[in-house]
Amino acid sequence: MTPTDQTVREALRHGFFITLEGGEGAGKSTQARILSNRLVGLGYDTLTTREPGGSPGAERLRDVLLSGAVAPLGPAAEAILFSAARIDHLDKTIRPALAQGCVVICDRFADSTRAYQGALGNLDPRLIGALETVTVGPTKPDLTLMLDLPAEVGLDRANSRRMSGPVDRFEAENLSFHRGLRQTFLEIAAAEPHRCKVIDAMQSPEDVSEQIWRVVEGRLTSGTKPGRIPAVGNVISLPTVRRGVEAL
Ligand code: T5A
Repeated sequence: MTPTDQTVREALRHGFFITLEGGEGAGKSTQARILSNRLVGLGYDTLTTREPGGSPGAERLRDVLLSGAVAPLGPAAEAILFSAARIDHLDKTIRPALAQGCVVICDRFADSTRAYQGALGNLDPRLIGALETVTVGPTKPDLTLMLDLPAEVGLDRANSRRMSGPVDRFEAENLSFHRGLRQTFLEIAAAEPHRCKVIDAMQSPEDVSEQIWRVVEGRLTSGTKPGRIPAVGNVISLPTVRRGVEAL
């Protein structure tokens, strides 16, 4: 499979939007990097980005959110701020890259708001649904890779990577919160089986990346990608998007 194949070219006319989701330390950043390198090696225009963040404005909101400064205002305030960051990220980074036919790989996206603020914050699903409608609109992921592993294992991995550094706002939540996250991500995947694919994240990074590649390759070559309706007001030139460039 290469971008010169007719089916793949057609599928990438509106870009291809991949999100990685899962609990803390599931290996999302590691796999985003491996996948990006693989696609770039095959000649795909690829943009790797993350949430919260991914654009200068959203990165500023990331610092505020992960510092815990918004936590006392409650999960609704956090959900609204994550959504504000997402609007900027979509407008400045994701939609322009998709419009150029890029494969966009995003480390976390709207499913994280559904899980962390919605399900675990006990927010009214109508609020989360409404926020998602106005922020994401038609720019839904074509494929979501749910990296699944027991919460304890993910937290151990996150702890060893951080070493003695401080835990952030969400890592500091208790184990039952993190177990609830895992359950919620699995429920989201079960409810949207066409978009979501559960990946066994307990395996070695190499084996996880092979699972992911089988799925991505299958989707890119199937030519069954639903056409995306371009969002109004997002015709932004993006001179910085080129092969393999990171958003940050
Ligand atoms: N959040 C985010 C919300 O509450 N609502 C939202 O809407 C959004 C978008 C972001 C936080 O914001 C919250 C969720 C998060 O708490 P973050 O710093 O971006 O915080 O962190 P996370 O997204 O949680 O990601 P992590 O940094 O915790 O972990 P990753 O990216 O899943 O894991 P990774 O790749 O960094 O790996 C962690 C360690 O494990 C090793 C790696 O080398 C690394 O040391 N590792 C493995 N070890 C063994 N086997 C494997 N297969 C491994 N894969 C990686």
